[in-house]
Amino acid sequence: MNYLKFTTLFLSAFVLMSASCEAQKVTEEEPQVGTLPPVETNQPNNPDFKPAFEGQTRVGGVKTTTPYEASVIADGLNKPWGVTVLPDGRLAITEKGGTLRIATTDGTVSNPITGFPAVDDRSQGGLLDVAPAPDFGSSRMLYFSFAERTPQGSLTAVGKGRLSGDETKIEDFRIIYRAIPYFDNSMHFGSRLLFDENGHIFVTTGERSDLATRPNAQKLNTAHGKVIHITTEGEPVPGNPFIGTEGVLPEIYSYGHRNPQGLDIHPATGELWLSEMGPRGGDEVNLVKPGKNYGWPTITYGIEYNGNIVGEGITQKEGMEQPVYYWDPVFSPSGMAFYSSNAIPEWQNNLFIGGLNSKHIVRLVIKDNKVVGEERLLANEGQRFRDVADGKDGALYAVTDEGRLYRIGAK
Ligand SMILES: [Ca+2]
Ligand SMILES: [Ca+2]
Repeated sequence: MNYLKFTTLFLSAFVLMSASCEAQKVTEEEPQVGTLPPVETNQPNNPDFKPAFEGQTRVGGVKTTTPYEASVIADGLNKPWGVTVLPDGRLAITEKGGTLRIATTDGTVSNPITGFPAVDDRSQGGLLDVAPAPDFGSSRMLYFSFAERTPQGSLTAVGKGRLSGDETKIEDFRIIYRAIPYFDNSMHFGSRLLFDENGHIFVTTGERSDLATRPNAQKLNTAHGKVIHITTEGEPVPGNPFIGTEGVLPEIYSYGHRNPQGLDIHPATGELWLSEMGPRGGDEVNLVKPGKNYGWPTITYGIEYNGNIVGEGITQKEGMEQPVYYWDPVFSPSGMAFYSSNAIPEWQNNLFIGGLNSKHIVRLVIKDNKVVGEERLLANEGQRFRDVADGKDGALYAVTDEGRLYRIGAK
């Protein structure tokens, strides 16, 4: 299979020139964190909303000074949704319609790998995320989240199957978890899937968008709008915060989420971070702690698409967590990854989030769990960045709705 290959160069000269022009007042060789103007210059949707603390939105801009390069290493993927690094360094890529691809880091892509049940790939549904079992090298087990469609409606489901020896199919696929209840639409499924250090699974679910299901994000007897924490058999993880609480689903880890499509573990602290889409305004990055309530739809920094306030129009409430960072207007955060390498030293432990409608990747510099700098990367590509992965070779990999696979690494 031939894939168009071309390279987009981000010339270090340009990067350095614009950094030095904007940061001339700073005399150090490197710009300080967040000394440039905030990257967002448009009016917020609701100017009355004020951040709960300094640095919760519109922090100072940063500009990468290390020369780096973004290359399209493969094209023609069919609506890729999730990209995840396998233990051998290759990339597993889901395609929304219900197929998987495996790509090498030089851009050789397998034929579509099949073996999944029919997925609900209408609108925001489909085969969503993929994660290899920690023992993938011997077990060849892969875990997936996807939108399952049934006569009762759709839901976010988690399933697992074995990658065949010849890597042409997924064998013995079976569903291990369903985020109940079913609902008859095709919106807000989440859904990222991630293994924790103990070999258990975190999976994010959306609140299914409809006004009828939106309150479910606050209800602990449904799995809508949650971070779910399950074993590889789909059982609640022992130690989950609500185990033994009457009327509460024991697989719930956190709640009050809207449509979280980004999830990763901070490489230095081991803490769980999440990105979620707000309505009109109010995209969020959250530091997820067990049992906590992240507020949707009771508190939000966004407004309804029609311009009305959401609920009481409040942004803070006791007992509800504040986002570490929020955006208004939105950039539509999808998948995200922390960069763990020091190949680009200033990027180490930074968070990279794919933006959909914004068509760029957001880089956040984080210190002591606060955002201290923001940059927009690949803003001239015209791509909806669906997911980002931290490669084993010191590069980031990103997939776009338009079908591209990017490698972003040091020059
Ligand atoms: Ca991923
Ligand atoms: Ca929130």
